Amino acid sequence: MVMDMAIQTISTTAFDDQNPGTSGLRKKVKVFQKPNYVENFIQSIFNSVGDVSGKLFILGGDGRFFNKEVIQKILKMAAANKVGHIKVGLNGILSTPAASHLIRKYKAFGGIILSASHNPGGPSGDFGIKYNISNGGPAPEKVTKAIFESSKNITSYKIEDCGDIDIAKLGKTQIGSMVVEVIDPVVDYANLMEELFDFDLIRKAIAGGLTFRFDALNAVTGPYAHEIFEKRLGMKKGTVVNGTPLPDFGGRHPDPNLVHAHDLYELMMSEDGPDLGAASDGDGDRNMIVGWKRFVTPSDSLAILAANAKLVKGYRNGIAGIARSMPTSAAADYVAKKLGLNIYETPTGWKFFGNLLDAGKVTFCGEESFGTGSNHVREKDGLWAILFWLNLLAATGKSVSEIVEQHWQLFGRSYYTRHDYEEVDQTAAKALIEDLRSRLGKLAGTDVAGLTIAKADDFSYHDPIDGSVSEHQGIRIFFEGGGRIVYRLSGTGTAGATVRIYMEHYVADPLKQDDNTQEALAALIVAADELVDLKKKLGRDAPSVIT
Ligand code: VG1
Ligand code: CO
Repeated sequence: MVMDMAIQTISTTAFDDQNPGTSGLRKKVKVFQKPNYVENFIQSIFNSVGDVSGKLFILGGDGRFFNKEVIQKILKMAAANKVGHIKVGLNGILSTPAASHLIRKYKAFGGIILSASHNPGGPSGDFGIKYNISNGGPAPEKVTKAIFESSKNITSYKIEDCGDIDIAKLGKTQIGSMVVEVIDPVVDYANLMEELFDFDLIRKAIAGGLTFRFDALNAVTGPYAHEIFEKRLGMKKGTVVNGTPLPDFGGRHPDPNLVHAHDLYELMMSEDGPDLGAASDGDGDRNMIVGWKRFVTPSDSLAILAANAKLVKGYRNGIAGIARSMPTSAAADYVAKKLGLNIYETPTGWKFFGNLLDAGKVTFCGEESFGTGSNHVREKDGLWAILFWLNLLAATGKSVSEIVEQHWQLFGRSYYTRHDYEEVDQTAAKALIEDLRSRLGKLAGTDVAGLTIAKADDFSYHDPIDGSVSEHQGIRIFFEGGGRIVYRLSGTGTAGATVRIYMEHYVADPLKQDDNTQEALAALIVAADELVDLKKKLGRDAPSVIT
C-alpha cells in the first residue's frame, strides 16, 4: 500500500546541548520529550552524514520507554529526507550488536540505535540516540562533532505527514518513496553466533551436566537468549531469567555488574550455583561473567578469551591482536606479549576500536566496563562473550575457576577495581580533575600514602589509522612497583557528574597472588583518595558502585 505522501518542512529552534558523549546522545526521557528535541537531533544526523537519498538504514532500540514513539518519528523523517529503505526490528527491538551485524550484512549506509544502554529507563529514566556508520560501528568523533555542529544551527526539519506505521508485524510497507521493512530482530544474529561458536560441543557439554544461568535484566537480550540458549542449544526452560524486555526494565538498572545483577551474583556464590552465570545490559552489548564462586573481571575475561581463541571455531586460525581501552587493566597486554600479538590502548568508548578492526590490526577488543567483542561486528557484544565462555568450558572440560587460576599462573594477575562516585556535583567533579591536571608536571618522584609516583599524564590518543588525535581521555598516575590509578569523568551519565577511579596492580608470582582484590589494592585505594582529597571534595564517604 502506498500512503499519501506529504513532506512537511517544520521550523524549529536549535538546542545547545545535543552533543553526543561516550556512546551517543544520552539524556533524561523528559529532555527528549521536549517539543522538537528528537526531531532536531535526527535531522542533524541526516544533515551531517552525507547524501542519504535512496540509501538503506537499520533502525531499532532496546525497547525502553519512548522507543516506539521515537521510531515512528524517525521513519517519517527518514522518508521525508528521501532515505530509500529502512529495516526496522519487530516492535522496534534490536540489540546493539544485532544492529551492528545488520548494517554490515545488508551493507546499509548507517543505522540509528535507540538506547541509553545500562542507564535506567521509564518516564523518569534515561533515553538515548546513537548513530552508527556503514562499518556497523559507532560514529567516530569527526561525525559526532559534525552532528553536534549541525544541531546548534538547525532551523527546520522535514517530516512526512502520515499515520503511524505498524511495526508489530513482519513485512514491507511504504511511506512516500521509502520502503519500511519490519524484520525479525533475532534470526540473523543467532545465525552469526552459530557460525562463530561450536554449538554441537556446547550441546554435548550441557547434556553432560554443564549448568548455566543467564539474566537478561528485563532488557533487550531476552528474545535473543531464549532463541540461542533454550531453543538452539537446547538448554532447559528457565535457563534465561528476566527474559522479557520491559519498557522500564522492571524498575532496575539494566547494568550487569556486582551491584545491579546482585541476585545472579548471590546465586553464583552459593553452594548450589551453576557452573556459569552471565548477564547483559539494556542494549545487549555488555556481559558479566561469573563462574561458580568466581567473579571474572572484564579485563581478565578479555585476556583469557584472547589466550584461548584457538579453542573456538570462529577463531581457530588465531587472532591478529587485541585492543583495550586505556582504563582496562593490562592483563591483555601480557597475553599479547607472550603470544606475539598486536596490542593497542585506546580511549574509553567502542568508537575508537572501529579503525583498528577495519584495518585488520586487531581481532578482539575489550573494556573494563563489561564490554568485550571481536571483528564479527563493530560493537561490543554481550552474548558473544557469554557464548565464548560456554564454548571454552565445553572445549576444556574445566571450571571457570580453573581456567582463571591457570591463566594467572601463566600470565600473572592484574588486580583491578573501579570505584564510581555517581551523581556528584558537576562543578566539584570538574574542579577535582582540573586541579589534578594542573599538578601533573610536578607529581613524578613525590609520595602519596607511602607510594612513590613514577609518572603522571593526561592520556591522549593518536589513531594510527586515520591520524586523528583525541585529548584529555583520563589522567593516569603510575607508581613505582607497577601500580596505576586512572581518574576520569563519565561521558554517559545524565545527572550531575560521575567520577570514575580505576585502580590496578600486577603480581606476576602465583605464590604472591592473594585472593581479595580490595585488600590487594588497599594501598592504591588510599592513595587515590589522598592524591585529590577525593571523598572530601565530592562530599561522599564511599563510592556509589564498586566493581
Ligand atoms: C561507559 C563505560 C565505557 C563504555 C560506555 C558505553 O562510559 O565506562 O567503557 O564504552 O559506558 O557503554 P563512561 O563515559 O560513562 O565511562 V554502553 O553499554 O552504555 O553502550
Ligand atoms: Co550497553
